[in-house]
Amino acid sequence: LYFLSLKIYSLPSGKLSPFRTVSNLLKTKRFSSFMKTALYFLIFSLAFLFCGKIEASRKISSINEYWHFLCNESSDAMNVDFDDSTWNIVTIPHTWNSMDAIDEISGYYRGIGWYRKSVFIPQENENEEVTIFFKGANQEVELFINGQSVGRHTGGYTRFSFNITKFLNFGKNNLFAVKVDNSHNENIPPLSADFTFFGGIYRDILLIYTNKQHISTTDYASSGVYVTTPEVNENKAKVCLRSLLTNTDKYPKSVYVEHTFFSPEKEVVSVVSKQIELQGNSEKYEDNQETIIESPKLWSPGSPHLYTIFTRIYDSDTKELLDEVVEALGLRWFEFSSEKGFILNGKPLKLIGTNRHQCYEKTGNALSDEMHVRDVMLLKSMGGNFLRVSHYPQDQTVMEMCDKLGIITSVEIPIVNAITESDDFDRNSLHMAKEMVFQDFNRPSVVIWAYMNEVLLRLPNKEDAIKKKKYLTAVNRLASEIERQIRKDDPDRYTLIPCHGNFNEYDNAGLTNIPMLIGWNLYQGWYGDTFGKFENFLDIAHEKLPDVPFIITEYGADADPRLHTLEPVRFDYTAEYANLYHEHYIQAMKERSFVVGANIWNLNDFHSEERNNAVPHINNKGITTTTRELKDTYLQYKAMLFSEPVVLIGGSNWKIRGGNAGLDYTCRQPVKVYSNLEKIELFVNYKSLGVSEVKNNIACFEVPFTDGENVLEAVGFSGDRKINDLLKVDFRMISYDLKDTILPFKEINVMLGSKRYFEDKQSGVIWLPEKEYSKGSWGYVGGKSYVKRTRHGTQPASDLDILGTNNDPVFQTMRMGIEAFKLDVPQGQYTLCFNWAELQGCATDKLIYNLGDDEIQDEFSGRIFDVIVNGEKMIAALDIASVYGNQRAVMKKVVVNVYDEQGITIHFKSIKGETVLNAIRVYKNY
Ligand code: GCB
Ligand code: CA
Repeated sequence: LYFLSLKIYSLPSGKLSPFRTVSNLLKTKRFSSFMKTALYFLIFSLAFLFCGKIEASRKISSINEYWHFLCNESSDAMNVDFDDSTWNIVTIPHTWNSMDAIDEISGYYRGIGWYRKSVFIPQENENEEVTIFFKGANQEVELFINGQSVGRHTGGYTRFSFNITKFLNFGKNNLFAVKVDNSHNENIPPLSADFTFFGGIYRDILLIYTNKQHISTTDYASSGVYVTTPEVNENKAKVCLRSLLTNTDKYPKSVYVEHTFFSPEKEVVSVVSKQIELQGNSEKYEDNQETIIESPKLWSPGSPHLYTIFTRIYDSDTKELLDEVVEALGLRWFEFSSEKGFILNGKPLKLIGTNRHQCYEKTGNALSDEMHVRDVMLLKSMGGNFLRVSHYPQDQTVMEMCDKLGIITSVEIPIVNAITESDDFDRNSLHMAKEMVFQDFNRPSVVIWAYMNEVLLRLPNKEDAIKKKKYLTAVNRLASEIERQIRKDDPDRYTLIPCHGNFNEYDNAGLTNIPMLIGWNLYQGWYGDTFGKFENFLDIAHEKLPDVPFIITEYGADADPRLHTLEPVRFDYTAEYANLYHEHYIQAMKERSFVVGANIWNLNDFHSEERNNAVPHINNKGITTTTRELKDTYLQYKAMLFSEPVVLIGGSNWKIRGGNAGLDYTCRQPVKVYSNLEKIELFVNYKSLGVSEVKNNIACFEVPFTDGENVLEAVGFSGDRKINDLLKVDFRMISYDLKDTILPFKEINVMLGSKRYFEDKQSGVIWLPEKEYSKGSWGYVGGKSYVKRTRHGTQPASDLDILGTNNDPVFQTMRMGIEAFKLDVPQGQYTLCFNWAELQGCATDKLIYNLGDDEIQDEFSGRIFDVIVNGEKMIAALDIASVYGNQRAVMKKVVVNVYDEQGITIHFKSIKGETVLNAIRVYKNY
């Protein structure tokens, strides 16, 4: 009712619309708010009574459903009479790579896909204009309607639109056919990147019906209204509006362009309007108007007040509402300085948040609006105030949420790793920058436009000095062109280039002088070096470029949500190592005021098909998982950033633990509690473990876990308000003495050569690190752990994709030269499950993102061995690699009856090369 009545009452009548008269009246101080409310109510009720039908001036609706889809090229699929009855039916958002990007076959389909749909266009819209809007399709699109080509678009991450009126048959079905191509194209960024280029129409498709006179729908698929706020302070805000108007009629028309400003409380605070003579066939007539908003309610992360602007055009003669566009407006001013950092509305604000990739488990990039919303909410409820929308512009929903929730953003075009030295590449890049800037032009959340992520990571001509120089010159020239264009199109925002941690390379190439801000993507203590090298880099970079404000645009460490350890080391993919990494980085950044902002890499674990890792095809640097479960790192940041009291027990997604019992039948393991309170008391199974001080948002405890369910409760006080968190842990205890009758042996799962714990969430079992055999207990005899050697040192596990299993980490470590594995179990029947995968001698591709941390192969000429269980040869002459190939999970079960004091002794006898065992599971049948 409210909005309907607004439409009526803002109809212009002569020079003053009744609405403007009222709104002017309302602005006078004499009106109490009660009176205002009463008056509004009266007007709106009257409006509703007197007015019968209200014509919507612009109709927007999605056409996402029921597309016929073919994952292949077809030379005549654009034709109306083409038979697509055998094609699949899909719903947009859609990608054709959700499964082949995570399967065991390397690569994913990069080619052409066709979408076809019959769309009925009503006769009653005959005199209207119809625009089709694609919010995103990767990466080249050609649209056909009724067999005719409508247009093409290049680039997988920005929106695009076509006026399709002249291709339509009104009152009939119209055949829409969309050809989408995600093939590699050297002229379209990104050329390569550490994320999967999911193909398909993965964001909404909309149809927009307008009158012939309308606000332009085809200016870089923007809203057609551009808002700037050249002056904002506590007293007033000057707002300028540039609207583009279209008249597709051949006759001129006199129209009114009116902008009505609503306060965050939905009161009208300003109305400006102008009469315009719109020529016939004018495509983008530019109208400029401005207004002043007194005592503006400022937009900030703490209070993201949003005004709304209704831009309407009316027929001057008939007073008919011709078109209407609604935009949000946030009033704020900001500044970056290398000394003071980021200043918002006059106050310094340290920017801390994340990057975000737009994918989800088994869904690829084809996310629903609600899934996008959830992600931004996750960042907000962590206390984050900063999002690097990387490495490409994202769905409108994401940006809308940033405006609404108060998240400062940096948006970038997807030039990643490298450029192609071609005019087409330049042109496509510049066009993407235009689309990015104009599509998110009005968003208060956006303060930075960025481009060229780590563009010097993949120098094509490293060895050839002349070619290298030519390449670097081309990069510099393109960067300068993009910079110039963005600054011209949007002089009010900052620009940024995110660089990798090779200061000199970027500095020598002149790239550090081009943008207004520099971003550094830093991984010291992950891809190489130690944590301390992080602050070294920061200090040197600051010393060399004291006047350039900089942001840590990326930092992070991989953590497979299933892996844990009590002895964290680099590249073990455990939560515990990632926790240490972030603890260190947080302190170093806090201590340096010249670090203006930081974006964790990444909000979520994301797809990167070329990667191996503990979880193949996934980059695990997220602080949440691919299904958005919270990792410890998320809790850590929440404790640091969130404004309300926080008490969160670490390891919240480590639900099944295990370990060896001490003499008191407990197993002590560390647990961290993340909090912003001073002290935390931890209760374990309802008994207090004592109080611990919170240092740097962490309280540490050694928890004596007992067998079975353990209930942990952490308690803190904020004043006299009790804040707590509960965690239930299922602990699988192994007695030291396997013949124990108090804690009888049931099963054990051991990863050889490993210091990691692996929680197999699919089957609910916990795998333990190895230990050496001692009498009465269990463990290995002889041999040594496999280590992966790289240029930057060693890694504790392989990261090969182990074929035939989802439990890759179980197979990614091994004990080489093992003589025996023994368990002094009591008599009974047991099943032994041997797990092998050959990790040595595997040819691997060098992965650019490893920054040189790729495996250096040891000499290896194969292995053959027997497996003898309690004197019986159970597996003869096992030759894993020749029979099953490398890096494939080989699982063999053996049943053994154990008599008297015999226990289980498994001997490994070499026939050739070193014996080996990756993992073993032993359980008691009877
Ligand atoms: C980077 C890249 C990003 C990668 C990340 C990583 O520097 O900008 O795309 O995903 O490192 O995890 O290696
Ligand atoms: Ca694949």
